[in-house]
Amino acid sequence: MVLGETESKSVCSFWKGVEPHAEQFGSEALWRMFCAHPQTKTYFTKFDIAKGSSDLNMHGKRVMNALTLAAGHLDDICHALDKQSHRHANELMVEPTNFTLLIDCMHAVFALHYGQKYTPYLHAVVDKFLCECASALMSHYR
Ligand code: HNI
Repeated sequence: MVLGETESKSVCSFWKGVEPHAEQFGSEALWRMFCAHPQTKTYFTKFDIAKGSSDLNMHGKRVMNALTLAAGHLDDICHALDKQSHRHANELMVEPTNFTLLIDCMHAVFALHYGQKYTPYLHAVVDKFLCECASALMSHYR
């Protein structure tokens, strides 16, 4: 695990604040990803990708809930995301570089909502956490 003890505590307490906004933050991150990286829209042809649509809200919540599960299992993120990794690799066939694009958009959403409170330290530890999740999601690609 790349997160030290203090960093893990920081991620857990930050994520507790994120959890109640899972739907909104997830939806906003997806919308931003589609705008900033239009190639990602190709995976979601059946979705209404308008800002705040019910598709984006529902899917945003699912993505964030999976990350909440991972935040609760920092010592075994691979296990926590195993089912999703299998799905993304074998059914959805999402090109793994896209994970980083979504992570970047999540940082932008957190910075917009938390402003100065989203310090460079928090940005760094949350990035470590999200990158761990991305590599767990990639584990079934091998
Ligand atoms: Ni992702 C479905 C979690 C990144 C494309 N994705 C899911 C589901 C979860 C999820 C949870 C619901 C699956 C289920 O029903 O069991 N996705 C995550 C997480 C990340 C992520 C935690 C990264 C942090 N997914 C991405 C990216 C793309 C992506 C970057 C493409 C650009 N995901 C999909 C698609 C689906 C999906 C496509 C199926 C959507 C649907 O309902 O049709």
